[in-house]
Amino acid sequence: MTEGRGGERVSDDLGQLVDLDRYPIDETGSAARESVVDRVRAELAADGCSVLRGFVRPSLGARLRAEGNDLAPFAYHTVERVNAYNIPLDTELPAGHPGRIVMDRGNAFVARDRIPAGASIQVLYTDSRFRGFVADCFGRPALYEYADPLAGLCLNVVGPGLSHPWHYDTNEFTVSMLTQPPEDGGLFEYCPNIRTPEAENFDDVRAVLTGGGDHLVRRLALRPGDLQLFRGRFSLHRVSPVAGNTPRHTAIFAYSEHPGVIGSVERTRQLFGRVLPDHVAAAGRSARGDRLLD
Ligand SMILES: O=C(O)CCC(=O)C(=O)O
Ligand SMILES: [Fe+2]
Repeated sequence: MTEGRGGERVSDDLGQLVDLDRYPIDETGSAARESVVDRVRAELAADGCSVLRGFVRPSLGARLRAEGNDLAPFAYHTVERVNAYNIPLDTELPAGHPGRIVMDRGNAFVARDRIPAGASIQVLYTDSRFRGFVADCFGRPALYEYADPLAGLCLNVVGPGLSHPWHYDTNEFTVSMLTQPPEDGGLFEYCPNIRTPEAENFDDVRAVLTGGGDHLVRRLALRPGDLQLFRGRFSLHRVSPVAGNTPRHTAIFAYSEHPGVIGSVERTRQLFGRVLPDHVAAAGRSARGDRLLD
């Protein structure tokens, strides 16, 4: 948003999408922006998740939905047998280890290279003001788009009867936005900070995976255009089974603290059903700061 010659506020692409009156993410250093950032930080510290309701103007809900429906045919569909740690199912694990519990992953991702530059979610993902706001919310000096040509921005499609089962994200900074709600079910469920970089807390994870950990689970009913900031590397989470006939669509915006992040060949093939030369070239070069599984 910039000042026009007559002093009126002139919208650019970001201003047309985002409710800048409520969330003035473009006004770096302003008290109004600071107060949004402070709120998100407090919520992330308390339970690893913050939701900015109506971040994209509610009047654009139909556009978000239509763009998602145009993209959905490009999703890679497969029902895959997985565990919560996304490690191979034949990994040797001791009896009782929650990684031995196998689930069906039925969600399908549309990869970034299928999402046009003009789509609302691509406009947001690539906007430096949006990225800077996200970095501030996560208390990081800067965040970067993934170098991964497929995984940086995705549309997550969960069809009727399917779910995106319990898992952790590879990334510490997950930002997402519902673009189409299901008729029923399809709730985002999460276990705030159930693990830390130092401790996996397998007992509680096993309780959640076997249905006995309901006291550890929070549930979110999201509306199109709500922005969700989430620390998915430490909070086990899932999308519960979708009911009714309408698939659930979410945009997933993935950023990293370091430039150049590219997914592993195995993970990329699992998620997208294909691998690009960039993934092969990067194999073996990735490094991470903790020793958590996945
Ligand atoms: O679609 C969602 O709301 C969550 C998706 C998710 O957890 C993921 O893509 O890792
Ligand atoms: Fe996730």
